[in-house]
Amino acid sequence: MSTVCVHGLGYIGLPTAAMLANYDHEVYGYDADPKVTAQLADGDVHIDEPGLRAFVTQARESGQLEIVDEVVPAAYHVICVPTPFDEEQKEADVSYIESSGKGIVPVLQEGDTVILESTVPPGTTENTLQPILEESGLNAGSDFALAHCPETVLPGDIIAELQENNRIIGGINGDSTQAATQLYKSFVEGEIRSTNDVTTAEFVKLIQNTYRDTNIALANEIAKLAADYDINSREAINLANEHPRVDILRPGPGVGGHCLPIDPWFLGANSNQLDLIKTARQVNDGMVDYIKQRLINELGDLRGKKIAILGVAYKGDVGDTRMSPGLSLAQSLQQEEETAAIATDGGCDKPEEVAIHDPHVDDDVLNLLDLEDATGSADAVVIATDHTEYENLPVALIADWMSGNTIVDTKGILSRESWEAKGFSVQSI
Ligand code: SAJ
Repeated sequence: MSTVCVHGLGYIGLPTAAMLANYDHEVYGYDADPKVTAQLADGDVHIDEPGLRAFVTQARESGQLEIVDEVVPAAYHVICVPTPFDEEQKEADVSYIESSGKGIVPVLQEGDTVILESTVPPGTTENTLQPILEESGLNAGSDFALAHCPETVLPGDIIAELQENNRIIGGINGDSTQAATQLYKSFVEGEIRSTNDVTTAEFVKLIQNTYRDTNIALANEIAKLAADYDINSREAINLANEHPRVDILRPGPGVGGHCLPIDPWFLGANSNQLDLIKTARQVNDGMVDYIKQRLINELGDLRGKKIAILGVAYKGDVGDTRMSPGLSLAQSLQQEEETAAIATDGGCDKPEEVAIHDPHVDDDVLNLLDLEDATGSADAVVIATDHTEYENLPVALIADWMSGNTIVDTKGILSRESWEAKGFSVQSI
């Protein structure tokens, strides 16, 4: 068993630290944000993820996971910090990786291994992290090992996936790959595949998420085509997927979260070859406008109307609203005033009220309402997230509460017959 210092205690770092501790490593969890370490040191868990609270508590109570206020010496340093995305420039901000590297320099010793898990533009480990770590006077590859092992877990199922998923490890040389593999072998039940080219490992992670984003863009375009031909896109996709070599994903209100809408852009950091990938991004981002148009087709002018949006988490059964399509739709509807200011006819598509509901999101800034208040007097309801709760909504009550009868199901989770039986006009994506 080894000593491990995990840098960054967010969605990936915290469960990873707890996992390593539950596998008997001596783990030190460090986060640059003192609020995070204080909360964790108090026994509180700041991330909404099924099973995480109990998992972290188990690690803390066993004495194998200690939350620390400063970086400590350790045989392994695992960096799990965010790489924020500049939406204007379409660029990754790698400053948290730079500061993690600088934090490791004073404690780095011969024989240690540094592993970067954060998703990064190709070349970041070698061109950004390595020179910083070498300010210690030690050489990467000979004095200490350096590798990239991209995280691959799906929010909502992180603990199981940390253990079960296959992992890719790319070291800057064979020794680095081996040293990193030793650590992951202690808890990963999936296959560990390796490459001695660290940039390949970075690239592979990005193309996995890009594959998914591009596939969803195809599904979204199919959904728009299907609507024009008056056919059910999901039935068509399910039938198409019966072919052994076809696997089209599901359409929806767009793609959210901190991975799929961002990682494809990282591929463009040092290349201008993003054609299909860029178009796919535009198709997915364009779904918000498409849904707005579907609302306008149903309700006519949105002026004076109330629209309720159910689900502002970026996907079902999680509480994370990062880059959420539901939230973008709400914001876009609320911002129509700006369009009105430049409209020659003075027209305005801004609804009177945009109400939002989400049983998984805990947010003081968003004005989240309960189901009755959100749907009460609404002219239309948009299901924007496939939370389990939304599969069994109280149809009769909602019919009473609403003043209109339009329901837009962007996730294909409603039973069309039951809603139509109560007089609803169901618009499916
Ligand atoms: N979505 C669709 N249609 C689908 C599937 C998803 O519209 O058929 C939407 C979701 O509603 C959501 C978005 O795509 O808005 C992203 O959801 P997701 O479940 O596809 O992925 P993430 O962002 O939660 O996690 C992804 C995963 N990557 C892959 O599956 C290749 C996960 O394994 C990665 O660890 C994670 O990105 C990451 O951190 O990179």
